[in-house]
Amino acid sequence: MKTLSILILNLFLSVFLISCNSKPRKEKNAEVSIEMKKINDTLVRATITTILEKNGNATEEIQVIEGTPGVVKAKVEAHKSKVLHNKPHQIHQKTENKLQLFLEAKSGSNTSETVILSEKDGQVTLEASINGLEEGIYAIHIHEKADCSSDNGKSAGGHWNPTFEAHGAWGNTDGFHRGDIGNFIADSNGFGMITFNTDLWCLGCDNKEKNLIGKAIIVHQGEDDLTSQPSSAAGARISCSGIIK
Ligand SMILES: [Cu+2]
Ligand SMILES: [Zn+2]
Repeated sequence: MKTLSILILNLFLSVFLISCNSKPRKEKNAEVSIEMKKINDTLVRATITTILEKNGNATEEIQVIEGTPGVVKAKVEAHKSKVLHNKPHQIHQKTENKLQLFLEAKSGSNTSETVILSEKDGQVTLEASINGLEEGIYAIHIHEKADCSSDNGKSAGGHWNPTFEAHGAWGNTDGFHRGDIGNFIADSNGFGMITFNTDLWCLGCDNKEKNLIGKAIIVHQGEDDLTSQPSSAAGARISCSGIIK
């Protein structure tokens, strides 16, 4: 029992202290400490404390990230590499068949969203964690172009529909877009998440009806009614990321 508690403590209450002070430009020191806590069986919360020392003045910043362990870990790693190595913000990181995307807030929203796409044994899994929402139901889709340049996200085009079917619920026998992921729920803390898995997608294969690369992920302000044509009447686009390797 004691060993188990220590193990759990190690897993979920670990505090990592990393300091970085041997950079060529020495005017800036940073220290990042991370506290991980388990919220329930699927979610963890990371509290990141960043102390930045610049020209003798120290500032402290605390950031809380919630999500699935994979998403939280990815965000923590991105934060550490940004703060400790002062690298430019990375929009996506590539490993062999895994893609990590940080969505851009659009249409004046304050959302922050991480999506991990991974491919294994012919299945692609999408794992999204979204913070900064109001409690409610939100649509999430794959749109046709990896172009999030416009403020309203409309540059990403319509729903990705390589099979020329009608908009609908995923798996609908009357047809559905290959980008019709559907809806997710945001709780009273403004946090939402969705995990989605399919063999109708791939990451970078030659099949145009399956390849997600070059498309975009969009979250909408409203709910997908799963019937309105051509694209669900889900309202403004509140976050966007191109799916680029
Ligand atoms: Cu959409
Ligand atoms: Zn659609």
